[in-house]
Amino acid sequence: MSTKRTWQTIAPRLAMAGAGLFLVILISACGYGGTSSDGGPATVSGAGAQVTMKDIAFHPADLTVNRGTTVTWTNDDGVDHTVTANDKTFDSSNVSPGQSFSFTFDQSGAFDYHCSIHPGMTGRVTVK
Ligand SMILES: [Cu+2]
Repeated sequence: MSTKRTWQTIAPRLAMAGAGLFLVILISACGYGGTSSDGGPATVSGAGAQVTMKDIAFHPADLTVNRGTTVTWTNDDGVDHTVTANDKTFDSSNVSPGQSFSFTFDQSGAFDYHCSIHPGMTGRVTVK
């Protein structure tokens, strides 16, 4: 009798705890995914490629994408950088820490670029 009564009391509580935990996971997952950077353009997941600017370097410095891909460079460094194509196909001008710059590659080819502030900071995007 007493055992049965105990389970009748505990089971609903367990179910509620489980549902609550599931909700917390859902909410935190949504919050994490929905967090946008401060002021920069939104990043489209799946259809784009990401390059991070950190420690006065592009990561990855050598990137290959399919034609039509939007590449977003994000400044994760403490100083300004630029994303400047050697042939001036694109030029971000100054990108401050925390901000980003995007460019859509509609033509095939190899695009070498650099940071106009740090001459040794170079990268390449190869478009297939
Ligand atoms: Cu730079």
